[in-house]
Amino acid sequence: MLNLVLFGPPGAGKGTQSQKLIEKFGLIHLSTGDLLRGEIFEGTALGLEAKKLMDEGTLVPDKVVIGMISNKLDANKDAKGFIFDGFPRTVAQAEALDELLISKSSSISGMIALEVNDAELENRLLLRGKSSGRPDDANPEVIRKRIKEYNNKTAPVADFYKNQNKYTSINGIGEVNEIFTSICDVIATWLK
Ligand code: B4P
Repeated sequence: MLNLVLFGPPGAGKGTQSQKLIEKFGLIHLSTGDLLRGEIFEGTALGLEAKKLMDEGTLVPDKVVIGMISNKLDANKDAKGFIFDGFPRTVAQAEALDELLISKSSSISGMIALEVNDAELENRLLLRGKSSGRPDDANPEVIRKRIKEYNNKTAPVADFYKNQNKYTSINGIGEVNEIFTSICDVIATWLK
């Protein structure tokens, strides 16, 4: 089973690369950002709780996102593998994911981290904000808050996978297809 954690700060290109990876490898895409936006769209209690936090650039509580991922793993028992996009975002989420996968006799194949500097992230998100309608992309202050949350709470997740020898970082700046090729090269080493 191929289980990839696609990692990087907000706007690094995780969603963009995930779309290409699901086509090539036939994996199930689990984006906690997309799942949360789905809950908001449907107006669920969970969505209402998440919206306030997301709009201000704060992470949603671990318990909420871990529960969503657990449900999705259960609903896709026959999957060839998963791309985890935007999850895990805290060390507690990473530990929970390991436990969920162990209970299914599976494990993470590796993490690929997309490296992009803060100025480029801010530009990309502001640009997307012009057309996406996402409140968290429209405001430079909220974007900076998201990057700060990433540095404080999410960056340590990289160490979690480094300690397991499952971490690779690649340059996330450049043509989307070039970055995709770099990701595929890393995955090829796992499949050998
Ligand atoms: P997410 O939806 O995960 O949002 P993201 O980090 O902004 O997206 P991504 O990195 O995928 O960017 P993309 O490819 O789209 O999270 C939103 C919020 O949800 C969080 O702030 C948090 O509140 C909450 N949340 C989600 N998961 C959570 C969790 N596990 N725990 C707690 N809270 C959670 O790229 C961005 C832009 O760049 C696009 O416009 C794209 O076209 C462009 N782009 C991509 N690649 C490019 C390239 N190579 N060159 C130029 N532009 C590029």
